[in-house]
Amino acid sequence: MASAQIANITGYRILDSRGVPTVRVEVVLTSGEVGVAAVPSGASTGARESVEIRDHTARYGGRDIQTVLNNIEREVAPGLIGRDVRRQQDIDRWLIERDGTPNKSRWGANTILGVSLAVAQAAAQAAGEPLYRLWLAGQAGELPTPQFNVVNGGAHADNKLAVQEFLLIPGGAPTVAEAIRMGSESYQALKAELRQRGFRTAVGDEGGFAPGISHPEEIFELLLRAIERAGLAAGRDVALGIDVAANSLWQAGRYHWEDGVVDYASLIASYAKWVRDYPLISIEDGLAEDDWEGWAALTRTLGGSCQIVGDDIFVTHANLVERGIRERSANAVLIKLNQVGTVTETRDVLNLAQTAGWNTVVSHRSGETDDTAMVDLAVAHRAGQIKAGAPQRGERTAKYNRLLLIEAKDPRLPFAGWRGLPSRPERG
Ligand code: 2PG
Ligand code: MG
Repeated sequence: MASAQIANITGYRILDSRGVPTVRVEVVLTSGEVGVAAVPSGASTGARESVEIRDHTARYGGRDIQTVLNNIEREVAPGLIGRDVRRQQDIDRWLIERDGTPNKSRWGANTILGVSLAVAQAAAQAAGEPLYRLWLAGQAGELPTPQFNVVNGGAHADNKLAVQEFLLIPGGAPTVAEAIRMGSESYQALKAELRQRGFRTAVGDEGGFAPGISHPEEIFELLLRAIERAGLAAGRDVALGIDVAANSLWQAGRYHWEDGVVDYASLIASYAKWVRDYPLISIEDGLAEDDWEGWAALTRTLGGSCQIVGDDIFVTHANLVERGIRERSANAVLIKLNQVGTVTETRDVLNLAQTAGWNTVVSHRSGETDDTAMVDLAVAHRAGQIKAGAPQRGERTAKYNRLLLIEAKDPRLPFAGWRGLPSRPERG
């Protein structure tokens, strides 16, 4: 095997999919091989996420990342040169300890994740293997079922839709390639349907359409129509999911919902109705991150028939997921590498959730790059599901294209399909 020793680490400024600076990190080995990673950025962030460092100068509207580049050049690189990239856990522990804060606020989770992930990529290069196979370490992987975000509202679009994401889940496909085809064809059918009804087909940050519609029921009906128009069966081939991102509805302990101010019971009642009326099998962030009591009620009410996914409430942190398992707050967790900040911590949270019998959904951020390591993570950990936006826009299709390639080159990998998901009767 080639030498796996770090010769140098450099950070570079690049732009993310919203045109905001982010960091690309290159870890160069003494053998000449290079591991590359780029860091995404969220808009609807959880309060307990690890901290993303920005410059707060006049450049790029206060969102430049010169501090991140300086941190890498002056502090991280000198400390890690000479280390063996195959020792990911030791390197991640060093990063966490040297940062020294509970929320990675000294170096920034963007600094730390860029380095951690580029180290992983360098280790894969040194081993001459794709990243997922390095992480598999001989175990069996699985291709995840995609959740395609096809309608955007909330913080990701300029319409009046309170729900941030409407998702198509093609679990009825036999392979990932067929799932991607179903997602793409339904998306194109939705575009034709919107156009025909006189709605605009402009898209939000993740490539989903952002029509001027404010009632979720209208969107559900449109999605069913689009699935049908694509020649597919809603429920049997493609089910529905939502990410409410309910933090954005939460104010002083209550929710702003449909022209009123309500408590969690009203939201749960709306969701229960949707689960009855539509093939809705997954609800992410149906309630706010501080509403632990509401989350337990939501899971008691709908957890038997629906996947209840925690994103902002858990922010990929082991202590919060542990509390959620104890209090039965959810039955699934969204996994975002940059919410916690290192590869090792992210993999630990995946293992923790899966050991408790929870579902796991590896996710992109609304501000993305062409980095595809999240796909390898999902395959290696048999996450079961992945959420990477609409089947369009380069930074989103990069993830789906990575899935297509992994399947084509490694056809023995099974596809998750409906595994772990509640089954829905066909509508009709
Ligand atoms: C979410 C994500 C990704 P953001 O809420 O799940 O879709 O959005 O990256 O803005 O937090
Ligand atoms: Mg979310």
